[in-house]
Amino acid sequence: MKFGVGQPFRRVEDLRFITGSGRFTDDHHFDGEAHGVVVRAPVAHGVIRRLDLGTAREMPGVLGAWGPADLDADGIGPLPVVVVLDHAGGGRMPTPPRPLLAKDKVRHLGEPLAFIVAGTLAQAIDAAEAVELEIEELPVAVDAAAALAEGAPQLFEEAPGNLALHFTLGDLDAAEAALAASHRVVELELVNNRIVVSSMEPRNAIGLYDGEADRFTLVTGSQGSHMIRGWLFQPLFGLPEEKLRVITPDVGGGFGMKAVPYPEQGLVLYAARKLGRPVRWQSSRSEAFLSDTQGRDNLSRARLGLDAEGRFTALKVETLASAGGALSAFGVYCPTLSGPPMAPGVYRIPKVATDVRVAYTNNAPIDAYRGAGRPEAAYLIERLVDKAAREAGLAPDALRALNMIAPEDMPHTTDTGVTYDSGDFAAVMRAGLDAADWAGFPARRERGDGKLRGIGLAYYIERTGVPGKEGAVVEIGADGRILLHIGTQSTGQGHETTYVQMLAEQLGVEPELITVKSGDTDQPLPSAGGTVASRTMVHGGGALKLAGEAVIGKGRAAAAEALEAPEDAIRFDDGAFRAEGTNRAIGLLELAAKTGGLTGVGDFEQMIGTFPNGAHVCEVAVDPETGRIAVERYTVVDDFGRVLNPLVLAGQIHGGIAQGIGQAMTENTVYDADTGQMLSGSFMDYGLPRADDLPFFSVGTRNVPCTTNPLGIKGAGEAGAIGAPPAFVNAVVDALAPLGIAHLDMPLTPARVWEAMEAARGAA
Ligand code: SMO
Repeated sequence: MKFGVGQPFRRVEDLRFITGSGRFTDDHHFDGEAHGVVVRAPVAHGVIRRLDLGTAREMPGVLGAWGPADLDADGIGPLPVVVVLDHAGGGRMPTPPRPLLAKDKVRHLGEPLAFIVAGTLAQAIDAAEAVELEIEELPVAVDAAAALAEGAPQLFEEAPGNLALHFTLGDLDAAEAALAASHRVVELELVNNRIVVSSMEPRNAIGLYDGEADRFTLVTGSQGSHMIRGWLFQPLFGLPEEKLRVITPDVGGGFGMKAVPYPEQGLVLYAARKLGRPVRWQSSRSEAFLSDTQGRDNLSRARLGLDAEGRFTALKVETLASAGGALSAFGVYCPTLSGPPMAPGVYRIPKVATDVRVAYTNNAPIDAYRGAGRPEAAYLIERLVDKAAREAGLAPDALRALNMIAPEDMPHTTDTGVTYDSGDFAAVMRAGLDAADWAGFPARRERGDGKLRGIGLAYYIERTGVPGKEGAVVEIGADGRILLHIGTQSTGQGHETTYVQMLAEQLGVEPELITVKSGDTDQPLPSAGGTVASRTMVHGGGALKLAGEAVIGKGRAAAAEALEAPEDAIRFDDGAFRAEGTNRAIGLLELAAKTGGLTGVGDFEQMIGTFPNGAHVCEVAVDPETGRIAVERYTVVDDFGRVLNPLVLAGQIHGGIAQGIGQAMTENTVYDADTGQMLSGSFMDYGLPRADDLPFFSVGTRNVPCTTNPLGIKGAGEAGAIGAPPAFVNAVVDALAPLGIAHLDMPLTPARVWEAMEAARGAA
C-alpha cells in the first residue's frame, strides 16, 4: 500500500502551512474584540510600593484596567502547581501561590502586574505605558548556586533559603561507599544552560464569554486543549470545567513550553467576562523572552566509579537546579522525577544516587523543554563516560560496549527503579558507528588546513510518555468522508499525516477521505491527554487503533445484515466486508452510506513509558584562531521500535538535533547577576542556530520493537534534542584534547572556545 504504515507518505498539512493558509490563534477574529496588553515587571526583584491604574483607565480607547486587587475582589485564584513533592528529609515542599498578577512583590523580570484592555492594540500599549508604578528594588539571585548561598536574597517567605525542593533518589551513602571502593573515580562538574524555548509562534490567548449560557471560550496555542482546560479553569474561576471550552487551532511550536497554563490565558477570560466582549492577547517576541517558561538551567557534580577492567561500579550526582521566580505547573519535575531516574543511561551501574536542590531564582519560571529532564540526564552520563574513557585510556565506544545493558538482560530494571523493556544498545551503537564511518575518522582528522578536528559519540536513552488515557473517535459519514477526533495536539510535528496514514491503512480507504480534528474540548472524546513527552503516537496511535477496530466492529454487524450472513462469517480486509464462502461483499464506505454513517470510539490507556535510544556521532572542526566550530558531519541511528513514517520521523530528528546543537553551541539565556536584567532578550543577543550552523544529517534506524504497547513503537519527538548536546560537546572536547582541555560548558560559543584555547596555550 503506497500510503501504508512505514511508507514515506508526504505531509498532508504542509500545503496549508507553506501557502499561508494555516489557521493559528492570531488568525481568529471575533466581532467586537478588544486588545489586551500585560504590564510587566521592569525589575527582577522588588517590593511593589505603588500600582496606580487611574491614569491608564482615562486614556483613549481604554475599556478596562485591572491589577491584583481587582482579581482578588472577584475571587480569581492562582495558577495551579501540578507536581508537588515531599522534601527528602520529610515535609511537603512549599507552593507559594502564583497569582495571575503579582501581589506585593515581583520576583522575575516580566512578571505580570496589570492587564489593560482597549479598543485597539496601540491604545492598549499607550495606556500600559501610563500605568504608575513604583517598585523598591531588592538584590537578586539569578542562578541556583547564588540563590542557595548563605545570605542570598529571599524570594518567598514560604521557602526559607530559597529552597523549592530537596529531592534525592537512591541510597546516597551506598553510592559513596561504592565510589570509595572503586579502582578509579571520574569526576565532572557541568552546567546545563538555561534555554529560551523560541517557538516560531509566540504564545497567545483569546477569551470569549457568553453571558446567556454563562460559558467561556478560550482560543489559545497549547499542547492540548483538554489539558489546559483541566489545569487552568477550575483553580482560577472555581467553576466546573464544562463552563469553559478551549480551542487550540494550528500551533507553531510548543516544545513543552505550551504544555502548561499561563497567567494571560486566565486574564483574557477574566476581562472578557468583565467587559462582555472578546479580548485578545498576543505575545510579542520580546515578551516571549521574558515570560515564556524556560528550559534546563542546572549545575551538576557527578562521579562515576570504575573497576580495574573499566566496569562501572557507582554513579553519584549532586545537582543544583533553578525553578525561576515562580513555580510553573511542572516547575520541579524536570530535575527530579524526570531526569535522575534516567541517570544511568544504557549502562549497568550497580549503585546510582542523586541529590537535587531546586532553588527559587529571580528569572523566568522553568518548565519542560523538549525532553524535560531526560536531556540533562543523557548529557551528564554521556559526558562522564567520555571523560572516563579518556582517563582510563580506553576507546569511548569500547568503554560503552563493555558497560551496556545486553539484550538478553531485557527487561532490565536500573538501580534507579526504571524498567527498560527492550533494546539492543551495542548493536545500535555499532550501526551508528558504521553509518558514521567512525573507523575512518583518523584519516579525516588531519587535512592540512590547520583546523582542530574531533569526533564525538553519545548513546542516549530516554523515557517517553506521561501515563494516562487518550481517546479517539472515528466517524464515517454517509457521504464517505471520514473524521478522526483525537485529543493529542500537533504543534508542527506532522501528526495529521501519520494518523491519516494509520487510519487509511486500517480501514483500507484513500487517505484523502480522512480529516483529523483535534484541539477542541467540545469534541466528543471519551478522554484526551494532549501532546507531551513524545507520547502522541503511543497513546494517540493506540486510541486510533481501538477506534478503528470499533468502527469495523460496527460495520461487521451491519454487513452481516446486508450480506445476509452470520456475523462471525464476515471478514474485513482492504476496505470491504466479505461473507466467507460466498462471493458477496460490501465496501466499508458503501455500508456507511447505507446505514447513515458509522462511528467507533476508542479509549486507550498506557501507563508505561517507552525507551527510545540511539547513537549520535558528530564531527567538528574548530578554528584555532577564532574558536568557531563547524559541524562537518552528523549521523544518527535510533531505535524507535517501529517506524510509522520515515519522512515525518526524519523531520522530528532533524529539528531535535538543531535544538540540541543550538543549546550546545549557541543558545544561552543570560541574566545580569547584579540586577537580574536579561542580557539576551532578543534574537540579536540570543543565538538561535541558523541553517548554515548545521550540516546535512544522516538519520537511520535499527529498531527493536517495544514490548509494552500494541504498536511496538517508541516515542520519537524529543530524541534528537537528547542525543545531540553530548555528541557535539564530546566531539569538541576530542578536538581540543591535544591542548589539554578536558571539559567545556555549554554553549560552546566562539568566545568561550577561544578563551579556553588561549588559557590552555598560556598554560602550556
Ligand atoms: S518537553 Mo514535552 O512537551 O514533555
